[in-house]
Amino acid sequence: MPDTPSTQRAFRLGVCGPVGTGKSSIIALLCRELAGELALAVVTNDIYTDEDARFLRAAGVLAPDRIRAVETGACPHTAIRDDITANVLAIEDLEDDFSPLDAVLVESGGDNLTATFSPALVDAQIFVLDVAGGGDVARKGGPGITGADLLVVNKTDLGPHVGVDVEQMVADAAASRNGRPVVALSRHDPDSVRALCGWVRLTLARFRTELFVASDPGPMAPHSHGFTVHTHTHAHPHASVVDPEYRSGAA
Ligand SMILES: Nc1nc2c(ncn2[C@@H]2O[C@H](COP(=O)(O)OP(=O)(O)OP(=O)(O)O)[C@@H](O)[C@H]2O)c(=O)[nH]1
Ligand SMILES: [Mg+2]
Repeated sequence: MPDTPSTQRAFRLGVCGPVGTGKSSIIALLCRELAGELALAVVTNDIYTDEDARFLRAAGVLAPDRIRAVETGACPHTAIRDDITANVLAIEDLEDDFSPLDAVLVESGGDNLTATFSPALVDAQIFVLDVAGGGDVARKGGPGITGADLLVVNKTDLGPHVGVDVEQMVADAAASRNGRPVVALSRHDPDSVRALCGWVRLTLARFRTELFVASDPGPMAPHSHGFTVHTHTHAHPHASVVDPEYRSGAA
C-alpha cells in the first residue's frame, strides 16, 4: 500500500464485445499510444485461460506485471455484470501496487451482443463490433451497441474483402445510438487510431471533473446456462448512475 493513497482512484475503462472483434488489440493499441503520457494497467477476463493477458504481455506494450488476468470460471459477463468482486479486487490491487495510476483498462472475455459492464465496475465502456462479423450487426441493437459510451466499428480495412459497406455500417450504428459517439477503426488507419485516443483522453478529462457519472447501457437479456436461468432483474431504473462519492473512495 502506498503511504499516501491518491484522493481519486484511476479511471476504469471497460472494453467488451463479441468474440474476436479486436478487444485485446484495441487495449494493446491504447497502451502503445498512451503509455507515454498516462500511467496504465490492464485487467483481462476469461473463463479458464489467461490468454488475453499473455497476448498483451507478449505485445510488450506495458510492463508485464501491470497486466493481470481474472479467470472467471463462468461466462465472463457474470464477472463484469453480476458479481464484479474478482474484477474490483484485481483493479484495486493494481491501484495499490502502481499508485498513482491514471487508468485501468478492463477487457471482458468475448461474449454476445448484450454483454455490458456494470457501472459499478467501470466508469465508461467501449463496445466493439467487427466489420467481418457482418454489416447488419450494427442494426441488431442490444445494450452494448445502443448504450455503450463509445461504439467502435473495428477492422474497417476488411470491408472490401468481406463485402461490407463500412460507411453504411457506421451510419446504421450511429442511427441506433441517439447521438452517442461511434469510431470507425482500423489499426492500419492512423486517423482512426487518433480518433479513438482522442475519445479516451476526452473521457478521462471528463472523469476528472466532478460532473462525470458512469451510466448503465442496460442489462443482459434474460438467458440461461444449462439449468440455471439468469433473469438479471434490478430494483433500480436503468440509465441509473453510480453514486459520485464511490469513485473518490468515500463510499
Ligand atoms: N484486419 C484487421 N484485423 C484486426 C484488427 N484488429 C484486430 N485484428 C485481428 O482480429 C483478431 C482478433 O483480435 P483480438 O484482439 O484477439 O480480439 P478479441 O476481441 O480480444 O478476442 P477475444 O478476447 O477472444 O474475444 C486477431 O487476429 C487480430 O490480429 C484490425 O484493425 N484489422
Ligand atoms: Mg481478447
